[in-house]
Formats: sequence, C-alpha cells, structure tokens
Amino acid sequence: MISTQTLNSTKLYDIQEKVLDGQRLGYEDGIKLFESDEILTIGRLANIVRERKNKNNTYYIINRHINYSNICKNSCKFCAFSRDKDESDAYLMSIEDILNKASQVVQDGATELHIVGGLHPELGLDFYVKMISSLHERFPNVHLQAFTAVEIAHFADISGITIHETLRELKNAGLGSLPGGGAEVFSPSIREELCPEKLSGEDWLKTMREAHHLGLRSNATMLYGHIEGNEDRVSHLLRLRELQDDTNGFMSFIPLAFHPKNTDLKGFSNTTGILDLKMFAIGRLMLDNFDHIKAFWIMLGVKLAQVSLSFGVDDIDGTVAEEKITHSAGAETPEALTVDEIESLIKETGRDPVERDTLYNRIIRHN
Ligand code: V47
Ligand code: SF4
Repeated sequence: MISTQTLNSTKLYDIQEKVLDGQRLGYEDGIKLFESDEILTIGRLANIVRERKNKNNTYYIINRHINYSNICKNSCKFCAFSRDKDESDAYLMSIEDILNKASQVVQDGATELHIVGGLHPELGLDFYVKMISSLHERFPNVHLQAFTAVEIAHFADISGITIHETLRELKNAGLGSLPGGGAEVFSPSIREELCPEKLSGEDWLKTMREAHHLGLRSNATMLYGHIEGNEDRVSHLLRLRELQDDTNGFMSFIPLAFHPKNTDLKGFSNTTGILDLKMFAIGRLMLDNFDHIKAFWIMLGVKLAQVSLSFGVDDIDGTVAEEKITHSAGAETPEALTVDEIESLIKETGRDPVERDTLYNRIIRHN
C-alpha cells in the first residue's frame, strides 16, 4: 500500500531524523527502507537530499551510444545482447563505421560518445586504442566515455598487460571517462548464479579504483529486479559508497532495471514501478557522497523517468540516438529523444533542464 502518512507518524521516523540532520545511513537503515511500503515518505526524503545537492536542476546531455559489437565470450544469463562470433546476427563495427556514426551526431551538437560492447574473444588492446585515438583525432572536443570495467579487465587479460597499463594507454589515446556498466550486483553468490565468467565484484571495484587514481572519472550501476534480495542491494550500495569515500571518482549512480525478454532468465517479469522508484530514492539516500543519481530513460521508460525526478533523480541521461542492450531484451522505449522532447518532459515536472557535459559542467549555447 502506498502510504500517505505525515512526517510525524512515519515508521521511518529515525531515518527521517538522520536525513534531516545530514547524518549517514547505515546497513540496517537501507534494509528498513527497502522493506518499507511508505513509498511517498521514502520519495520525500530522497527529494530533500536531491534538492540539497542539485537544487531544482535536472541534467541532460546531447550524446550518442555506440554499441560497437555484440560478440562476447561470456554468456551472462540476464543478457539478450551478446552473440557468439559465428552467429548470423553477430556484428563488429569497423572503426570507419564508428567514425561515421559519430560524425552524424557531432554535427548535431553531441558532446559525448558513450561506447560499450561485448568481450571479443580475439581482439587485443590495439584495436580499442585505435578506436579511441581515431575518434579523438577526428572529434577532439567530444568526450569519449567508453568501456566498462569488465571490458577494461578483458582487454588487459587478452593483451597480457596490467589494468593500470591498459587504462593508461587508453587515456593517452583520448579516453575521457568510464561508464558504469558491468557492476550488476557485487554479491559473489548472485554473480556465480547469473554471470560466473564475469569479472568479480571485487575486481570491478579494483578496476574503478585504478581508473580514479589515473584521473579517469566514472559512473556506477546496479542491475536490479532479478534474483537479488534487499541485503544484496544494500551491500552493493555500501561497497560503492566505501570506494567513493576513498577516491571521489564516481560521478553518478544509475540503477538499471532488469529486462527479461530474450534472456536465459525465463519466467521473470519486468520490474514494478514501486521497485524502480525505491531503487532511485534509496540509492539517493544511501549514497550521500555521490553528486548525481541518473535515470536512464531508455530502460525505465519516459513516463516513470519523469516521476523519478521527485524520487531522488537529478539526471536523465541524454538524447542517446541508438541503444541495443536493453532493446535486445524487450525495451519498448524509443531509441532516441530530441533536445526539445527532453527539455519539455523535464519542464513538465517543474524542474529546470540543464544541458551538461560528461563531467557535469553546464553547457550554454548561444544559438
Ligand atoms: O553492464 C545487460 C546491463 C549494462 C540487461 O554509465 C541489462 O552512464 C537490463 O551500463 N536488462 C550496460 N540491463 C548499460 C550501462 C549504462 C547505461 C546507461 C548509462 C550508463 C552510464 C551505463 O546493461 C550492462 C548490464 O549491467 N544489462 N542486460 C537487461 N536484460
Ligand atoms: Fe557479454 Fe556484457 Fe552481455 Fe555479459 S552482459 S554476456 S559480458 S555483453
């Protein structure tokens, strides 16, 4: 039941006091929030933190996602995107294809390219360095946010070099930051069940630590709505918060709603609106050292993305232009929104749209 209790009568009174006082929430608080049905109280508290940190601003970016290949040596049970090399719909874009895709959107004002793909069983680091350096030479003013921690660790492994060297080479080639994918849920038992071949949660965190130490900032995600429990969710958030205390390298946290269609997880439904809103709001409340909570509208749907702006979210990602990972798994959202569409859906919620670059600098256009 959705509670409309007043602030005085809430069962979350202790948590409310901590939030109003700016105190950090602990593990038990996180569990209590997930177990609570007081969704409006949770939202109201998350909104207090959201407005404290980001006022009435809602950020968006003009960007393009490029999923350069669906060929992947792993077979995570929740993934509908990956293919074996010899499957008929497997693809690997050439660097020329990638440059062409990029040039269309850069002409339209994109400031970011968001580039991720599967773990190709043969390509070494050289291919990825060439991809980044070619893009950087052609579009020097565009921020290249590319390769999840899982891809970085794979490039290092296949090329027989360290993660530090891999990141350094990519940074020298023009890499600007890392996206937050591949975190899934850190809990070893969940990973063993869903993605046993994947980089462990510990190694995902170590890779991000290395990136932050090299001056590469990143995002962080969590894939929810499959077999994880509240304990797994809260532990995941606390591990992110711990690393952020050390490095301050994360920019935003992005909860990713599991889409079950075409995956090996049969019999699962899409996430509910209440779980989605809780993930954003509790993420906002637990991650007191993250500046931004992002709703990736492609996964969440445009309507709920609007509602999420009152549940802790201050960033709605961007124009995106094309997306394959969630659309392979049944997402019914469009693959792109125009700037006008993004601005009006933000304004309709009473928030102020702010165009940002990847590092959250405000962009002011004079045309
Ligand atoms: O790592 C895979 C997830 C991620 C499914 O950093 C799925 O700004 C839902 O990380 N249902 C890739 N999710 C996307 C990603 C991302 C997206 C937008 C912005 C940013 C950012 C990062 O998608 C993967 C995996 O965790 N994923 N399969 C699925 N069936
Ligand atoms: Fe490969 Fe990533 Fe899909 Fe796992 S989630 S199968 S690593 S593309």
